[in-house]
Amino acid sequence: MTQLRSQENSYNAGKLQVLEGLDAVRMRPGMYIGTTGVRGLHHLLWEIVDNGIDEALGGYATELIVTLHKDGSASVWDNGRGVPVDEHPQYHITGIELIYTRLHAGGKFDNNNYAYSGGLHGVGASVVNALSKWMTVDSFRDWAHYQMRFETVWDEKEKKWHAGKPVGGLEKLGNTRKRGTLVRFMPDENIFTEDHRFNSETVSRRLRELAYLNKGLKITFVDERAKEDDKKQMEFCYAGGISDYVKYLNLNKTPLHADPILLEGKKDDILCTVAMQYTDSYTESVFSYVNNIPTSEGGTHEMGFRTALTKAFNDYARKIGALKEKDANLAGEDFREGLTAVVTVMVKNPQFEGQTKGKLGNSEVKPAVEAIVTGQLYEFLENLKNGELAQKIIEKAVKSAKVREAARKARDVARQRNSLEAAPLVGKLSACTGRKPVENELFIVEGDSAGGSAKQGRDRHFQAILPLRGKPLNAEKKRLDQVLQNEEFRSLITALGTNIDEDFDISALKYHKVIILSDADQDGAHIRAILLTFFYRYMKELIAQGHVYIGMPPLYLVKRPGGIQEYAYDDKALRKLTEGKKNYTIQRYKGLGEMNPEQLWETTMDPANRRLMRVTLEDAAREDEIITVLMGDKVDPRREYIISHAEFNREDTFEQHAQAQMN
Ligand code: 28F
Repeated sequence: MTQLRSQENSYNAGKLQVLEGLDAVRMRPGMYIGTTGVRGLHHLLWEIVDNGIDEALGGYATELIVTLHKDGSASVWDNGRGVPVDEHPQYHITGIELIYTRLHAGGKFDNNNYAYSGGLHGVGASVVNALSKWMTVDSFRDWAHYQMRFETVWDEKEKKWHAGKPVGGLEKLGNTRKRGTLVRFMPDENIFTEDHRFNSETVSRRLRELAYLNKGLKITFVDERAKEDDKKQMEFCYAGGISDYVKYLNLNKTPLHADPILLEGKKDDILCTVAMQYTDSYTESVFSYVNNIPTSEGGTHEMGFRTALTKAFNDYARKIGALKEKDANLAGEDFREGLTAVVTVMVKNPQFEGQTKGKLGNSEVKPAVEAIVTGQLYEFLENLKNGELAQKIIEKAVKSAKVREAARKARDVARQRNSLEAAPLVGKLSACTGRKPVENELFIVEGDSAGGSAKQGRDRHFQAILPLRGKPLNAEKKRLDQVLQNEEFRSLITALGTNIDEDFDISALKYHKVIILSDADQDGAHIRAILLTFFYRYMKELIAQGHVYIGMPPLYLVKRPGGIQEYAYDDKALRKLTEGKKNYTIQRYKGLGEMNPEQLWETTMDPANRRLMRVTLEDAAREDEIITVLMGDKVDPRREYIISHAEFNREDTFEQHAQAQMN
């Protein structure tokens, strides 16, 4: 991103679009940003960030600064061309007004005009304006500094809000040599009633990801709200792009080669970049993106990648005689054992499908990616200086195939045994009496003592308890056959009834709610991460169909005179409970074990009162990434990371709870 394109004409005359005002957005915000919870709140920020990224993708900007301000507003700055301030030839308003006050404003946001823009977030900056209390846009352009301010105002006569109205018109504040755009906005608390504070972790994580995905782009994150001693400023800039990303993912693993293999190409307007590095571990970690948007459910780009990998390596294995004529091809998964890869594509009209819209559907992408990756891999393998590594990869795949065969046999034996004598394996399970899977719930409870309380406190008609003794082993580090030998996982698999992996059968599921109950501490987070990774890898469908939940025990018990006791599930609720009151004591729950059976039932298990969070594939993929990065064989930094990064946003709870209860 070092080469900058020169300024171009502000407007290309294009076809006129029908433009709407912003009031529609406030009537149904969900239609534009999905939810009005924390996710929707962050959507606003991503929308503005995306515009800055687009400016960089176009070759006009090299730098972004994202700031979370003390007053609750957020701002984004880029050093691109600046938003046009002259009158648009067709709409007869300034570029600024067009972008920020008209829904689906054309030009830059018109798909035909702009090569690749992320469909999901592409709802337009005007939506951000509509859902903000106020917004300011500064354009540094043509040697001058322009500013425009928008406000959402209450109309007393008409008794309604007017969204994102320009106040004071376009102002020229002075001359400048700078170039770029600065947008600052204040999310409207009337819309984001649950929570209107940005999450530092969520923002920095995404910005880091964007910096990896956009090679050389410098993104600075500033959190002005952070306490003095906290780190306030972070800078993300990666000269190696996704190659650096793959190295980062493998930080705690042992790579088989120093530099990731980089494959890159363009075909039929589809741009594809892959970085991949083999490690001595046994699991596959493929992370994919379309137009900078993560696709946790995969899709046609991943399919193309896999097919190409299998084909190119099998051909090569035959060429060097590792596979003889009579031998069958090695399976795709054999070439993916121990592989960490990032696959990115840029596509013109991406179609997102699946439960969480995290799956690319465009059929034309598979052959394009397949052709690019096959071609590039052949080239890589033919290069003599890669011979040694190529040999190593083939050897690893051959070994993987052997182990896979052994595991299959072990599984067949296990399966036969299970069907004959299922009972002994689920010895720890306290089953429920009800026989309707749709109504039944399985609580996976951390620790024997909490397990005991849960057993006594539960409603045995529909609630089953599976206590976990100690930590289940880390599914990441082990081969499938080892995972299957672990008693904790085996009881879990048997209890659920679905089997795993290729044999997974959702119709055999015995509990339609699978609820993880762990302590709100480091160990609890660790156990939860391991369980989620296990589900993500071996029972993905279970998560995809929305059967997996996190149980949320209260964090506090507030006691007031007269024997009044109330529970608070997070700090915000605690504040509400104690605000303006005197004479109370607060008990902080550290673990589930501190609650007696009645309390556990009342607060955490009773469907009438409890808080559940439904786990999405995105959540699980994030846990998977955390496990991938931090639970390799090298141990040190991981525990702390889990507690600071894997913390689910408790504010999400209410939304998810409501959703869960509606089913
Ligand atoms: C803080 C986030 O939003 N950056 C932006 C530009 C540049 C142009 C532009 C944006 C709408 C109707 C075209 C400049 N010069 N960062 C940003 N940088 N929007 S948003 O144009 C949008 C107009 O027609 C730009 C020439 N063409 C486009």
